[in-house]
Amino acid sequence: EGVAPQDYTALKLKVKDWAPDAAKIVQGKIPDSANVYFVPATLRPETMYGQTCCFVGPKIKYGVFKVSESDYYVVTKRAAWNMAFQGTFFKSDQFPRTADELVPVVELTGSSVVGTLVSAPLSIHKNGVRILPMDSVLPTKGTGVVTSVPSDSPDDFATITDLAKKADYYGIKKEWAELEIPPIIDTPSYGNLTAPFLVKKMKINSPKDAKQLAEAKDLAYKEGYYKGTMLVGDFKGQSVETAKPKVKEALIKSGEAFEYAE
Ligand code: A2H
Repeated sequence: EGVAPQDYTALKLKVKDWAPDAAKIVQGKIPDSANVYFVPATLRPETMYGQTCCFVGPKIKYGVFKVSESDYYVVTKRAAWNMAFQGTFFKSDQFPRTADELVPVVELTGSSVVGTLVSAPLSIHKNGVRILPMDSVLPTKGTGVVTSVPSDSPDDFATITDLAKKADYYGIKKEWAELEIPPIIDTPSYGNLTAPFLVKKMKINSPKDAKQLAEAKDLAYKEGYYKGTMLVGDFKGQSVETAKPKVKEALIKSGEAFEYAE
């Protein structure tokens, strides 16, 4: 990290229904009419059709930051600080001068938002997806929020498999982790569900198999990017390499995403 800048797509997942714990915390702090968004940072905008949930780190502290009269973002303070200098919060002549000027309206721990229902742009799951816990989310990368695409991300597939297996332990409803996983990208080597294919083939049994998951992630990324073909959406039939910037541009144009770099 810190060598070359990463250009992420920051996606806006709008809160439809807060989890009970989170609802109590935000009550009176955010107007009922406000739009509140969880904002995951992704390097794979072309896969967003396949979102089935969105992850937070259960122990990570998030802030709810006011970005306009009507809109609020849920991200780590670190990410909000970066965004403040990329024109997301203020015009460039109004950059905050000290961290104190970028104060969240309320703070939330990841565990309190688990179960929140959000709408995920482009996802086939039009009724929304749930916020779920992922222990491997790093507080020091992206926004600390990670949208889950189990068809194409081995980490995401390993995590939802574990969540479904141990739903009671995690304090979630099993069905929240069992939404249909639609094929998004076809590849010559791994078929149209790259991540489940690799996780099974490599016998990865847990989201804690970090070394194997890193290898699977690398294989999935290269195969998908250089050899993948889109199976869904406006750019169906096109190569992933071609479709990726187009999906990103469309999401930004529709106001459902913005650029985020760090
Ligand atoms: B990617 P890089 Cl389909 N902690 O999005 C852990 N992981 C994080 C994170 C954090 N704080 N912030 C972002 N990420 C994930 C989609 C995806 C991603 C697919 C396939 C691979 C993939 C759906 N999840 O990432 O270290 C996000 O997951 C593998 C490269 O900055 C983000 O893109 O390169 C990616 O890691 C950024 O990782």
